[in-house]
Amino acid sequence: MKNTTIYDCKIVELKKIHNRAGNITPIENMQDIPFNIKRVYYLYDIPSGEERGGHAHRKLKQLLIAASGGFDVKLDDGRNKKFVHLNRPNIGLMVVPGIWRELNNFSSGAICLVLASENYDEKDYIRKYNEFKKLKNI
Ligand code: T46
Repeated sequence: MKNTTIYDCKIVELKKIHNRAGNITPIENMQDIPFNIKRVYYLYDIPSGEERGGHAHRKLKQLLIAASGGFDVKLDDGRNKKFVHLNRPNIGLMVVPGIWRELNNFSSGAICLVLASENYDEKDYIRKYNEFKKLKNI
């Protein structure tokens, strides 16, 4: 996690299978994304103006998807920052370990679907920005 940068966080275009009845996007372990999915969770019913995130992870890799609506993601490696707007259900944002992330500007009804490489473990979180900078040697 020490040496990762925002440039390691990539947009992933997922398959979109379209027919007249609508679209379907399948995501398979190690085929559509480069890690095994151990956990899935989603953020929803987010009140207007609220922010989520505000932390980094030591080991966890995640793919963030706007399953409905849209929101902004700020990525920060301690030196560089990048802003990504997600609003398409077949577009994911890969977030690698060692990246501070903040999510905001959720549209009404937005759903942030997250595919995660690890089970939930509070010890994997870095929730203080000062500690994050220290771990990044900044
Ligand atoms: C991330 C962003 C995008 C659990 O018990 N299990 C879980 O799998 C998760 C994700 C959370 N929790 C508990 C821990 C806290 O008591 O749910 C509560 C809220 O979690 P947190 O403040 O971490 O929520 P967010 O939305 O700020 O962050 C979450 C993820 O934790 C994080 O990994 O990248 O969504």
